[in-house]
Amino acid sequence: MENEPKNLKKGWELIAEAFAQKGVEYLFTVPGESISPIQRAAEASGIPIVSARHEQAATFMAETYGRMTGKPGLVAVTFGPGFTNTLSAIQNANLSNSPLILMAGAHGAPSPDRLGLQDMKQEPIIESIVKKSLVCRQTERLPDYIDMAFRYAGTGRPGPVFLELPIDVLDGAVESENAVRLHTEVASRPIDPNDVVKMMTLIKESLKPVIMAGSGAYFSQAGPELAQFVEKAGIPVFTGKFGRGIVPDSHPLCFESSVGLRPGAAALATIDSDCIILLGNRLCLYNATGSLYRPDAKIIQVDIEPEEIGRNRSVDAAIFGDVKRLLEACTHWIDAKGAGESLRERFAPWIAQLQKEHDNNKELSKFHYTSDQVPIHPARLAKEIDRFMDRPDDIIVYDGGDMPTWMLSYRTCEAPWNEMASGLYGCLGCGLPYAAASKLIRPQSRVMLCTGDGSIGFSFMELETCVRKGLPIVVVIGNNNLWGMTANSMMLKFRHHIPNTVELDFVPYHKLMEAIGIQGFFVENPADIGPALKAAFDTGGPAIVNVMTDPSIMGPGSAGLAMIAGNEF
Ligand SMILES: Cc1ncc(C[n+]2csc(CCOP(=O)(O)OP(=O)(O)O)c2C)c(N)n1
Repeated sequence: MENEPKNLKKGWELIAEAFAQKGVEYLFTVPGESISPIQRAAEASGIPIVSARHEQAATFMAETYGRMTGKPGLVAVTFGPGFTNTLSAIQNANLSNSPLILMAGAHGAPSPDRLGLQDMKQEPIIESIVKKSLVCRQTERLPDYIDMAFRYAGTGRPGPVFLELPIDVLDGAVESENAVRLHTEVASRPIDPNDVVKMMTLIKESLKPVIMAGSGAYFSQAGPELAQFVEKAGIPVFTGKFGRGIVPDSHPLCFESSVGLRPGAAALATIDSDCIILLGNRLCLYNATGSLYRPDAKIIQVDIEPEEIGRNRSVDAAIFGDVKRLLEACTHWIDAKGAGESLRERFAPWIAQLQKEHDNNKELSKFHYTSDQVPIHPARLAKEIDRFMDRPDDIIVYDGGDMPTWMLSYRTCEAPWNEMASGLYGCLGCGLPYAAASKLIRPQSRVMLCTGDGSIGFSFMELETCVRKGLPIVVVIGNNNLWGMTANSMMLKFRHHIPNTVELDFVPYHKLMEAIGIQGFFVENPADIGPALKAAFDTGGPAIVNVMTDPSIMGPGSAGLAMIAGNEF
């Protein structure tokens, strides 16, 4: 017949085309009737589907992909309970600026508000915790909305995007030529030369400048330019959040993590620097919102999102732009002015002061990390793990309360992703999915999860995902039979643990997964930690190392939170 459509495309075919165009590498998901066309699209375009045991875990996996690659991770969940199960992980990505796209099914136009299965209005619930919330209401616009979701998630300051795809839209079919196919890549913004002069003038006038490089520096891939700049100018650098490791800790001008309450060089820099240079690094909990900086310290803040500049403290140089390009321009400025030598001389006493503080602190903490006590001192466990995970591409994921903060204190980072943690949202349960996805994305790396015994319970079944997908991660549980950080906060507030809240029974975690082939190791003596870690990796499969740690020792995280937030924790 004359008017018969020639080239009908189903919703899933349009999605498959869009996925291919965007170079989607994985689809993280949990099965659900409303989203099978999205899974069909992945199947058709040869994209591996990673099906987790809980939608929160699938979302954390997509977040890991976003963090590690800088490209949005994709997660598809069914409507209703599948959708609500993602919310903690979505807010986690939101506070961490991790690029990801959550695609959820929804009832088609004829069925809402009829008491159908799992009916709910999803958008109002998620709107406040995503960078952008989108609903596609026409099959022909599926590629258009996917393009939009990628643009919102991946450009500027990255973040999570919600894309609702109703069943009738997914199941629809349209003439191919009517499909709205868009694909745009946005280039980064050039640096204003006036900003370079402003920044270099403040630096030149200072005596004790420090660079605090954060996730923005990581996402702009500024590591080499940052190392070159600090070498030229002789400025000390600290790294934080996703920026950890972009300049290696072993670099003579790098003084490890920028967390302001960390004893040693970080604490000295925080309270004594007269010029703080924040490169893609927000003023937040980790630097006590800037409240510990000297009142007269000059603040230079560089960010790809102008609204972020000036949060919590007024700044002296607000620079809107890409960190990598700015650093290139600043290095060029130093060369052009021949200013390198005089800057390095000017800042040399400051570097020496930081180095002394750094060395003193290492010496002081020896007392803890060399301890032979039983139950094991958590600092000893952290140090043994750091020693063992010594390859530049080793990844350690943290989960829990105090256990991660012990690791943060002792972990040395020589490259990005030598450590990964939840971030500002502090969402327990992220660990196993982060570790599983890290192994998937970086199969050549050794991947370890280091977790508290409370937190391991949230996502324990993801070990089955690891077995099914062939992801040989090693899980180290710092087992103190306690929700440690919360127990500490109770002790600080009430001088006792409220019964039936923070105590956990002894659980032989190392034996729990034997039935699905996961070997376990039990460690009570510090000398056995190293050999157990080796044996666990040598199994060639996922393995668990259950390490008994001392419940009476308060971690640096509990102490730090109490100092910053007082009674709020
Ligand atoms: C999903 C979630 N629930 C509760 C908390 C509150 N919380 C923060 S730390 C912590 C204790 C963690 O205990 P554990 O995993 O055993 O680690 P530890 O502090 O003992 O190292 C709790 C319950 C949270 N951050 N996230």
